[in-house]
Amino acid sequence: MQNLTYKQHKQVGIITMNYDAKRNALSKNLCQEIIMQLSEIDKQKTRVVILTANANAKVWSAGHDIRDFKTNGEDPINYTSYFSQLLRAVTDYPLPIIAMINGSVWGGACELAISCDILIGTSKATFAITPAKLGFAYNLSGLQRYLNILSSNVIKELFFTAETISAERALQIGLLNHLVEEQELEDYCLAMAEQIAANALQSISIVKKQLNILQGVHRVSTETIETNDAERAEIHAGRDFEEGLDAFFAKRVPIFTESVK
Ligand code: YXS
Repeated sequence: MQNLTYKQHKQVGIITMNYDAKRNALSKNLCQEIIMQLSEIDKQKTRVVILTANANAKVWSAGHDIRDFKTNGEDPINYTSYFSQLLRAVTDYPLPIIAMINGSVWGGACELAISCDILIGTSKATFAITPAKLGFAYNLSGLQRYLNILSSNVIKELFFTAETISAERALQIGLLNHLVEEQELEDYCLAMAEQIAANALQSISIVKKQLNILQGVHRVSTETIETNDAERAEIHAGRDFEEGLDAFFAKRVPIFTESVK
């Protein structure tokens, strides 16, 4: 694997994102490597998985690889996208996954983190949900994931302001399960992983599976999804998204001009 490392600690498998040059941006390669690594884990020997970044990485993940975005209306996070495949691989994985967050989390990486089962971070675990900074239209499945763990008014604040929130605030709103000192993080996560590993795995796995069923219970009709996706495609072909991408690559502040109908 080029973009991640893997090690086994007793019955815990530790996946460490290792694409620091691009701040663990969720590129096609990194997403596919995480999916592959999950599939390769020997479930006879491994009972819990931890997903983290290198200890010295300032950024846990910078979110979706912005270089893959196009302004032709194409939806980079549609159902079959490598990004959505990664989120489903994590969400549907039969073993518990702990997100060990030792750096800042941006954009789609926030959704990767909440696709894990338990989130444990240090004071570096800040979160910024940034589609509004890019002129990007997020999708129903992503918002459903957020609704499963956060209140609607908090989700709106995070999406509308696109502001970075502190780890303390993330703990307060329930985005983090635990906030620990940097030097304690790995031991804390391993201790919880081993505590879980000592319990009946089938009992745990069926709870994860049932919560996925219940959380997906607010099914929306195909027609609603298609109407919504058509509206999103319009936004992705619009001026604001183009300006958002241009500004990102030019490292300048975007100037958005599109209004709502
Ligand atoms: O210039 P080089 O080639 O060295 O590359 C730079 C950055 O371009 C690259 N990089 C990224 N490449 C693709 N996609 C990204 N998301 C991304 N983020 C960073 O990594 C190299 C080092 O970046 P640099 O110099 O900015 O590092 P830094 O340490 O000064 O700053 C770290 C960050 C994370 C604060 C900064 O890179 C940043 O603000 N990145 C963008 C974070 C972001 O807005 N992510 C949202 C992506 S869009 C998405 O996830 C969703 C679809 S949505 O927005 O809807 O939630």
